[in-house]
Amino acid sequence: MQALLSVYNKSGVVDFGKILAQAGFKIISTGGTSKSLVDAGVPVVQVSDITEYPEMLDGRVKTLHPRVHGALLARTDLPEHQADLAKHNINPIQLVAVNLYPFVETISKPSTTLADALENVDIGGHTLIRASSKNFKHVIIVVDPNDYKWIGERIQKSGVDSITLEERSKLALKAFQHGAQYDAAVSQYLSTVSLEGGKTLETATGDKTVEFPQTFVPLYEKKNDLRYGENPHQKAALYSLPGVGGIANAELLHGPALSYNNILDGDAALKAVREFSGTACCVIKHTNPCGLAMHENQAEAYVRAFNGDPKSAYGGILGFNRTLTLDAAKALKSVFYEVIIAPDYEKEALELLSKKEKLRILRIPEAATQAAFAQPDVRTITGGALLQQPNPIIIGGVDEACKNWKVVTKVAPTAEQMRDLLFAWRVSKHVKSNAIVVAHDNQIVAIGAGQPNRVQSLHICVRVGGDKVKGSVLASDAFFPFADSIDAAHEAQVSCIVQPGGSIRDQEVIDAADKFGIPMVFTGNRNFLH
Ligand code: 93A
Repeated sequence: MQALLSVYNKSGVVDFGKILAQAGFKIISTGGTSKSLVDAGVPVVQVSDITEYPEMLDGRVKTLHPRVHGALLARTDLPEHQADLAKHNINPIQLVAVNLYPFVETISKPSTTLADALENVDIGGHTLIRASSKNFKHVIIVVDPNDYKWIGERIQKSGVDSITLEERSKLALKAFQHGAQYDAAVSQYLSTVSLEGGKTLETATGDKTVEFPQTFVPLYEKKNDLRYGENPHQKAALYSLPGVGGIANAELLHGPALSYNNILDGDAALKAVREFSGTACCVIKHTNPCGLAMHENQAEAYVRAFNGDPKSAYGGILGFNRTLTLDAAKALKSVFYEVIIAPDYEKEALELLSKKEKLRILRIPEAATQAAFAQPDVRTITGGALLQQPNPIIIGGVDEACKNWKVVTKVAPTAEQMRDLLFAWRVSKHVKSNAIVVAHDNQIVAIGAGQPNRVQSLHICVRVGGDKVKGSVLASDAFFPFADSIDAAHEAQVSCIVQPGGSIRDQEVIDAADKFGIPMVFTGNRNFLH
């Protein structure tokens, strides 16, 4: 009996090798793996002794040889195969343990060059996996070190033949998945690098030359099962892209396990506060910000976000874009929130909030999350998926961010109004369309979200915001198709308006704004969010 062990991740391999050796296996192994085994006193035969060929090309060719692959692909039930083995002096191999070079870990490091990445594309290990998996009736293939224990125990107790066909096929499936995931990582990586410099293209920069891969194989690794999905009768699980940060890789510092909806809302919170370079806080309900404010004092930012819609804030998800201070923690303590996300927490703030048993406290470090935001947006649809570049964050203050905006009315907004318009416009990117945002002094006054027509969203703002709408600014995520929204804005005494423009009735809309003396600007671009 022969076993071939060639693993990059050496954890558990020595104990497994010992058991196999005791059970009478001759162990064949490659350079690093054999060193670990030999150091622990496990008798090993080098692959090069079997192949009678040295490892070559810096290890690029180790196990790629007919003596190895003949031993893996031969069927024990076919006399012709057995005759071939005998003719070429090959002994069959009954068990293979392989795991591949760390490609994902390598490309996750920002300093990785194309050459480093290619060096970590495993060929021989992959081939071992494919050959053994194809022949799973005759070869046990182990790619997951977590499987060493039960397989070792079974072999010790009842011999190698006691591993059933069903178990072998499950191991083969796992092995093919390991390989498929690996190839997906390689192909996705290659689709985002320029071959000259090996420099990664930023998909988040708005660069229109970005090419989407010919096939898109999601690379997500399962993190954990969730209690249930969007509703209690739906099963669900969380998957993440390893090493890119984001909500999927957030660190739960305190509180019960996250629910499916917590994660979805936490994601909306993370995206919303990231839009602002100043100290910001948002309150998310059902993926929409019902409150969002920017203020140099974080506790004040919280209070202003809360005041955006105190009734809806209850049970919401709180997002911060700065380390959470003790003052802010004190300010929010008395309200029930499900989740709080922040890049970090002051020690005392964390201690204070950890007294709230049901509050989930998540840390999402800013730096770790950059890579997540460079990923394309992926949405599944029945029978497929949609990929797009993420809507890039709007950079800079009024001078920079609004340089392409056009005042279309006779009256222009004041400098203060422009600042508020920019704030409202930024918020509107994070509100489900049709989105209307009414804001004042870097603070949401009211939002109208997700309505099938724009004027309806506006009516909601007026109803929710009440008197506070008077004198506030208004942003619309897409153009007004009719002048009716301007009539409604005038009635509610909105002070000025920002919208993309681009409707065939723009002139009617501009005329209405001029009639009421409401300053209006066109941004020239749209911010749908569905
Ligand atoms: O460079 S390779 O693609 N060429 C090979 O022939 C080969 N055979 C096994 N890499 C190869 N392996 C890989 O080496 C295995 O997948 C495993 O990850 C690693 C184990 O090497 P070592 O035992 O020297 O640490």
